[in-house]
Amino acid sequence: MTTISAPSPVQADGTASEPVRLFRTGPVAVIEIDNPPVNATSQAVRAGLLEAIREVDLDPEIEAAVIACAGRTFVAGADIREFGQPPREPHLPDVINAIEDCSKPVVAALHGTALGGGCEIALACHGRVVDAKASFGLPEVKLGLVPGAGGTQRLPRLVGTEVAIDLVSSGRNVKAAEALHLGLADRISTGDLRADAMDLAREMIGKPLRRTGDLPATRMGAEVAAAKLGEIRRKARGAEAPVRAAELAMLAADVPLNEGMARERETFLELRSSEQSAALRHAFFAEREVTRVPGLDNVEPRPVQKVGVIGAGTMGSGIAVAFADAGFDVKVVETNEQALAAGRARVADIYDKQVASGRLTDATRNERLSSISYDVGLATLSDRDLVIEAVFEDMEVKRTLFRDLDGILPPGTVLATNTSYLDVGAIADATARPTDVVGLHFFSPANIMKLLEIVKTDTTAPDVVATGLAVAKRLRKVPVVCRVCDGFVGNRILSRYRQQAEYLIEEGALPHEVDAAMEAFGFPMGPFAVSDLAGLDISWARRKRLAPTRDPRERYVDVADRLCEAGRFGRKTGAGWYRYEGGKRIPDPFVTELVEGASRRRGLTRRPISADEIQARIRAAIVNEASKILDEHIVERPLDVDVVMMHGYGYPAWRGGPLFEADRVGLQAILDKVTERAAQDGPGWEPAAGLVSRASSGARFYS
Ligand code: 3H9
Repeated sequence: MTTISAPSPVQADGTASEPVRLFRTGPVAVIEIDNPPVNATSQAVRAGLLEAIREVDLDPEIEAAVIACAGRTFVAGADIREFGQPPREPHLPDVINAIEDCSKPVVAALHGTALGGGCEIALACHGRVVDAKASFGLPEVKLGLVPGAGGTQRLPRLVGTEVAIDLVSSGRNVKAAEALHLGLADRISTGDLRADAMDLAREMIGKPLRRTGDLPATRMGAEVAAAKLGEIRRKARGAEAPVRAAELAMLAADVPLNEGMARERETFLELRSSEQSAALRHAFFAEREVTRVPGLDNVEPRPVQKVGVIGAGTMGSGIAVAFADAGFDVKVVETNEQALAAGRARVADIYDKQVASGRLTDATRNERLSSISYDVGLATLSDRDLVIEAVFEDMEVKRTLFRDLDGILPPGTVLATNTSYLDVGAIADATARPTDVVGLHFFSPANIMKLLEIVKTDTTAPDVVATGLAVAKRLRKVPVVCRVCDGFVGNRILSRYRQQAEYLIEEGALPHEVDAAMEAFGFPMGPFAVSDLAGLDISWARRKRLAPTRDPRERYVDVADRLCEAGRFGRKTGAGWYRYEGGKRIPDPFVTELVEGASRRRGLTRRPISADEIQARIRAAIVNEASKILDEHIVERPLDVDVVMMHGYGYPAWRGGPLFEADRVGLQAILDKVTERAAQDGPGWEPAAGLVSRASSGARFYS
């Protein structure tokens, strides 16, 4: 810790001297934390902060202090990178207790995101002033943890037990206005944050200090508490931390602060070494690592502000909204006025629903709507920097479209296709500039889903891939760069997942049993429920298209085709794999009959199939296909697959994605199980090529 009497925190060479500095600027001192990029509480920060607080306490010339941060944000939490190592003193709870116990007023000046340990520092201060754009949160559960420095014990004392349970179990962020309303913030700064915080500190000098730890927390009734925990457990879908965090917040009403903090610390340390936390930390870093694509380090993206979207169907309108939300100038084109009007209505409907649910104000909706213009024909796209097609999934339609665009768009325009399956290289070859062509595969609903597959062909220029990544960043999407193959990463794995699910029903399981098993695994929805939601007709059309080229020896389960022939296209027709009543899915004897018929035709004697077998076989199918994807260099890193599955398909993040998990379980162990069951149970368990090749090469996905 450095003590500075002049207001210059920076050394002559321009680097910050130490991560914590004490500025003596009159009776109110400023303790400044400066530990880029996000002021995480590394060991050096904790030590510096403790020393600074001790100095404030002891120095008779200092009467109050403000804790503020340099750079883009207040402390965004403990340093996650230190979690794999043994804890080093001073521990954050002790530092934070010293802040609360300080004999002089300490006020937090919060900007950016005060998260985790940062929020806990703020909770222990005697006052909190926040920048109007700041937000608070205890997101530890998203890392498989509970807050470990008093968060679960101080928050209920400050904002009430119910609100605290909501915040610690969801990990959600609270914006400045809500923080003020909840009593989490005392003031919102109207301009100079530090000056406003210093004003509050000055006003507090000589008055009794309000210590959060001394406030009482309200006790919840036993029944209400049990119901709440049940609800949190259900929503957590197998993640352990949310329930543990809620239990700790409930405890705050029953025990003194020090006892509550001791229990909290114990839980924090236990979870820190858990499999779930390791997986969620992997997920956190993988989500950031995917943006660092080997070979693109010094490649400048092309500038993009004007975006064209071709096709105003469900995907096209969702894509238009995603770009409008991120501040791009968007133009949507269609082939005729009628289709254009339908697209315009679809876009308006997305925004209207957001206004109705309170997520958007009228003014913001109007602003976003006004950033989207509409036209018939391709000619008006000539001023666009990036054009994305989202038209019918047909190779000839797309090739013709790209040939036409080639004649309209100036050189340098990035030409993107949103195809989910087709060969982007063959689409690029229809133009005279295949280097400008890339796949930007959005997931439905495009304005909500975070995953974006950036598909590069053998000819896509590096700066076009870099442009895709830069656009994804502005859209706040998680991009994964991959090469061309049928279905790219996500849909290719999904088709194996679905295929395995269909084998399982043919052998003896029922669709709702497979769904229940995969939901128990942690997926938000099982494969059949997802198909019903997406609509069965789209994949039916694709299967019919592919039928002439399908290998006749392939094991093909035709139940989905028969459902479609019966007009059951899923939720939108009130029936598919299930029957729907009042939005509820109900297993249907009609489907059971079809499934049993399929078993008979295949000559299989149906047998009961356990949830364990369902999960193991589907997991093996996913890992097998992912192994092939790596072997074929469709992506270079296992983490790319993990991110695709977590962000595009609901693979439980607390499992870290299929390949991270496969490594923890042991690839050989998965293969052994498959081989052993193949000997016992026969069909469905045949050892799979990707697994065999990966395991026999001794490969581990992660080291
Ligand atoms: C905790 O606090 C436990 C306590 O209760 C108890 C302790 C005893 N540590 O996301 P970005 C890195 S648990 C280390 O790209 P943004 C990140 O990896 C913690 N590194 O920027 C990236 O590095 P790189 C609770 C961290 O502006 C760089 O900073 N806190 C940490 O989009 C920029 O990050 C959280 O869970 C960290 N805590 O978003 C907050 N945080 O450039 C987690 C970030 O090498 N963090 N990095 O890839 C976030 O949510 C976002 O990073 C944040 C900034 C909103 C802060």
